[in-house]
Amino acid sequence: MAWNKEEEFNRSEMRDLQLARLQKTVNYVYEKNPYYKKSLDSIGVKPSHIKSLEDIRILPFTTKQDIRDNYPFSLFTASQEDILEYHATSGTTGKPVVVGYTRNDLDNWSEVVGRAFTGAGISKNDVVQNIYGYGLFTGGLGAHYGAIRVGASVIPISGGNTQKQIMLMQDFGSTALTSTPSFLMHIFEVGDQMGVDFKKLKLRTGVLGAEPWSESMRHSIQDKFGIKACDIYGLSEIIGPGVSFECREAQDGLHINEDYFYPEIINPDTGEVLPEGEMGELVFTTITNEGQPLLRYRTRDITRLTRETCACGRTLVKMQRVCGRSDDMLIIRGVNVFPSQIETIILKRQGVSPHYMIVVSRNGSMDELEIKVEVTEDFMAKAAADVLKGCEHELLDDVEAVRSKVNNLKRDIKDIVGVSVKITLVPPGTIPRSEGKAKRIDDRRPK
Ligand code: DLL
Repeated sequence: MAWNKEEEFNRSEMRDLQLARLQKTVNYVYEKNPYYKKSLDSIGVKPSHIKSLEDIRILPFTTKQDIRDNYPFSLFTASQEDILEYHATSGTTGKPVVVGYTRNDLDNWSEVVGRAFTGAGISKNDVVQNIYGYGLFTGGLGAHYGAIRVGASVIPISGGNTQKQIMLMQDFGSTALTSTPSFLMHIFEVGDQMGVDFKKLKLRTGVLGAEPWSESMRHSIQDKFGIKACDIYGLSEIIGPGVSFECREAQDGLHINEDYFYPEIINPDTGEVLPEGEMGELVFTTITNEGQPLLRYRTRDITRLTRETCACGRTLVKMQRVCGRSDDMLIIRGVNVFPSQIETIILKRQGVSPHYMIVVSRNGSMDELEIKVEVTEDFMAKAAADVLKGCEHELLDDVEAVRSKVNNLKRDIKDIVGVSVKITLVPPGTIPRSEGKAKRIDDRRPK
């Protein structure tokens, strides 16, 4: 059962609602926000020009840089006394990107995350261990509001505290985990070393996101924890988590809450809108936000939209899992490379762990790619035992096993991604772990 009736609207009901909300939003920002008034006036666009949903294309794009240039509050459309909560993303350079929420925004946020949790099968019967970080990051509070909205019990443990996470999972009987997939894998490793069998706990659902992850990572997490793991997507600028979500029934693409966030896919180089089904950059127009509504915000996330009927009965358009960001995308000797493609290949291999780091460097004018991958504890243990035994031919077998692992990985990456890479196997636990989003790229090229 969907949380809201709008999730099952037919096409024309949805389009009518979207158009009414779009018109209201364009009017609102034009009247109330000097930045948008100036930007629309400069291209001769008036709110009354928006007569159909397709007319959205006459509106200008908004970028992260526009929000930064208006730091901290000039893009806010509501006045300070109506803002109840602030959030911000840390960004890699300069000032953070700030967002503000009115009471209605917070209510809508609870509602869209409530939809996501319902979609993943979470209800008032669940105990949600919320591992997303609380604070300026939207993950913690967003998931918290959603859990409360559906009436679940929430454990606001936040990120980090790996041992305590495991203790509470056991003692409080958590049934659902909300976390970044990479940190959940770390929790598994620590628990596994302590002899914890996660499958014996009451866990049944994971709502995981905030970073790209692959289908192989999903299988691995589901298998290790004995849960169903659903993807949740969002970005602070638009609302935080809850922009889109996967349902438990299909686990195949994320339903976009399109009655709140109107999606388009564009060619990132030309800005041209692409036909439905084509891969490109995701753009959102917020059509209910009051604090800081955004017109045609360029997310930089790469995906495509599909509109087939879903096993869950929801009619909301789906986006395929995000395969990378147009600005994180590595261009190696002319080939576009997404870390998630490499992750998928690594996870298919026995004997290596899902922890990896992509190191990009430049040799003369040539970009070079090295992938550091951890071997598993089991693999190391066997090699160590063979060393202790001093058994020469078994040691030679180990060396041969390493060589063939490296060669197979190299060959698969070359075949699937299209670039030659250097593979370095490193001991377990040597790639830095993150308590939030994993850092997978170490770009050492001169800027
Ligand atoms: O990561 C909001 C969030 C919190 C989403 C908790 C899901 C769960 P930001 O910190 O602003 O917001 O980062 C947004 O993270 O543009 C994507 O590049 C990436 N991202 C978020 N969710 C996913 C996902 C939160 N499920 C940026 N898959 C976005 C892939 C994701 N990438």
